[in-house]
Amino acid sequence: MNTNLELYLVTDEAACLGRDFYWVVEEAVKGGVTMVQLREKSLSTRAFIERAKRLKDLLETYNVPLIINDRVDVALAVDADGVHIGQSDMPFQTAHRLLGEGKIIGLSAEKQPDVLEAESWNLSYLAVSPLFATPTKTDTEKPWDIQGLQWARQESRHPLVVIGGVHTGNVREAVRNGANGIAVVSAICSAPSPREAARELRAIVQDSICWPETRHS
Ligand code: TZP
Ligand code: MG
Repeated sequence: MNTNLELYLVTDEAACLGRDFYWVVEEAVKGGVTMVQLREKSLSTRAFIERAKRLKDLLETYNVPLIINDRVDVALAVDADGVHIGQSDMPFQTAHRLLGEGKIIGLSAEKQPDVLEAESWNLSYLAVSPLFATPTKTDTEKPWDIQGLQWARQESRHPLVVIGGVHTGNVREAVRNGANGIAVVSAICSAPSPREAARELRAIVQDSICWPETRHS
């Protein structure tokens, strides 16, 4: 399965500023998004499944994986490519047993013990969350900041994705300090052109991965 973490779009309909949700996602994918997480906090189960199905059909044509936030039942219902779980969601082992082999499972790490505990699990990625404070999600633990990211990079064997307050101005720093990819909501969903925003973010990620620090200094 394609698990390119470079540019991970986390959806939020409110952040799309009234524009069509599917249009925003498709534009973002055309611009270079490599994974999409459907994150719905207030939809009914039925509406969540309907949205997930439609998104899956859309993303399949671009060979971009669909990840479901929190809800393993919804992921199973639509045969999504994986789930993203947080510290208060279904435990990793249970999600893994229900989903079976071959599915993507990502986990949010909010504190240092979360990173250490995750070492024994077969995660697809660990999300360092939130990297920076963000108005998009305010009920968070203290931001990791760059020093916390460096610590997580040293301690974790998993690919790391950073989420929270990530935008074109700080992507390079995040990647250079250990992020394998970036996850964003507003930097794409609220951009005047989600396609252009995605293109720009992906280019910075790729440039920062490809070129070691010394080449830019
Ligand atoms: N989890 C931690 S921060 C966050 C989530 C879903 C929101 C990130 O939004 P933005 O707009 O990219 O800062
Ligand atoms: Mg969650």
